[in-house]
Amino acid sequence: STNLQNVWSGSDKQVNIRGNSYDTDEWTNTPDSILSHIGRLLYLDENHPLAITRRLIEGQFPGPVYGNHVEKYPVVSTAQNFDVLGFPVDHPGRSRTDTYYINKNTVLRTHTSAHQQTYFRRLDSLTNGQSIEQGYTVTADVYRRDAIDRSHYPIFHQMEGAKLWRRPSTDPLQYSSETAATIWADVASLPVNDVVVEDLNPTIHAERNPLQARYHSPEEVEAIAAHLKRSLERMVDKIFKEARKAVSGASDAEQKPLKVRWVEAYFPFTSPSWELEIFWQGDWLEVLGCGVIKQELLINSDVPDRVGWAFGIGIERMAMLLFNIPDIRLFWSQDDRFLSQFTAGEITRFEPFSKHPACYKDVAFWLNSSASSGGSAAGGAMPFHENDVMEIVRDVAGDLVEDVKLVDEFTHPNTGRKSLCYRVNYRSLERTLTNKETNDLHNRVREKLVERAGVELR
Ligand code: FA5
Ligand code: MG
Repeated sequence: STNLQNVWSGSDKQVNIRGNSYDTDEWTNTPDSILSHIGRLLYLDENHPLAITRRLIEGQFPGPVYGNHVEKYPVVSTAQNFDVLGFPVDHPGRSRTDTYYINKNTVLRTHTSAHQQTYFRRLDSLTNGQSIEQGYTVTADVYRRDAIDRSHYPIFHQMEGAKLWRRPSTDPLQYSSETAATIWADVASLPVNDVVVEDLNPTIHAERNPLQARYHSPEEVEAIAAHLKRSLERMVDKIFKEARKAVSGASDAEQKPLKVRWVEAYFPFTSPSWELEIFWQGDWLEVLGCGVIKQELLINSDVPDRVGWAFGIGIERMAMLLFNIPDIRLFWSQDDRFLSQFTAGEITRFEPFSKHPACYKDVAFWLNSSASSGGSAAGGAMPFHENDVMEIVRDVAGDLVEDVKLVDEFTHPNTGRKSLCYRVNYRSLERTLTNKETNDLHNRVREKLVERAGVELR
């Protein structure tokens, strides 16, 4: 269903998003196929698996300690999405190949962390007022130019969570043992869980995962990390126990315990940082990133006297595991055979409706020397990027594509020109595509590759 409220037709000078008008410029790269998804608010539709999953996670971060919020409007400034969070100017996440720009200073948020500062500020006014919130969750749709396959979609959903403790003073180290003792008391009050956790690295590692030595003591960071890890382990443990009960009807005691592991990570706005992976059907799957909030960010957000942790979890990743949903495109399905399988508050096993045939088509092309190297950051000739192929395929075929893979790559020995071959798998989730349909789609993909990516077909 096209959302006619959100339009940009490439040559227009304005983008309209839910009644707001933005000037376009040489940075604008958000196609109508993305704009048309804005406003679906799947995570608010209580019988949708994304909403059910949101509720389950929120249930593990309840009031009055945590406020549970949503952010419906996805347009933020580059300052909110990147600068405030300490992303360096040359961070790859900022490039137009990875991020949907509305214009030079405006993007579709790439993560819920874009709202951290707003919520840190809000938290302060609440804690000084009548509320006793010390943390929050915030759920929203997020947007990234990315690969096409069964676990990646250009729009997905995240929930951000944070918990802060007030320090007796803003003096970085003087009161740290007092703060640490308070936090350890909170750790001790967390109910125990029986997750099998692999956590091989030390909490702090001088090079790989450093302490913010100017602001935090090791004992404080150990306490914050313990609270963060126990809270998140408990959250996945609780939710997966529910899921297992739903599947087999067996009691907790009869179930194999959940296996999770912590791996070191890097984010510009936390240190130390980790990712949580869950062992599921023979593989480790990353579900969230987290860490100790950078103190500069808290200082810049007018809460210099707090320390704490934050996390960001992928809701589709959790929902795919919980409901056994095999393809991320299904979340956007309006087919009743999908939607009718879910009910608010229940975890059920998704029964796939018949799988329709795949149709593989290859496209091979030469990169032009101008398309394969050089080019300015914005405007002018852009260097070739794989995400441009993905975008063109998505634009032409939308949800009729299951995945796109690079299957061949070589450089001509005499001319030095590079050739690439991509294999597009056309497959509808809802019906069998006709030959004519897939041929037409593929021809349009070929044309647009020439027009927009400046390649030469082979
Ligand atoms: C972030 O986005 C950080 N903002 C998370 C964070 C928050 C760290 C607060 C520290 C403090 P990352 O890019 O790894 O991190 O994404 C977080 C999660 O979103 C991933 O673990 C994954 O579950 C999910 N995710 C990421 N990319 C995709 C995608 N293309 N499709 C579906 N889910 C995705
Ligand atoms: Mg990650």
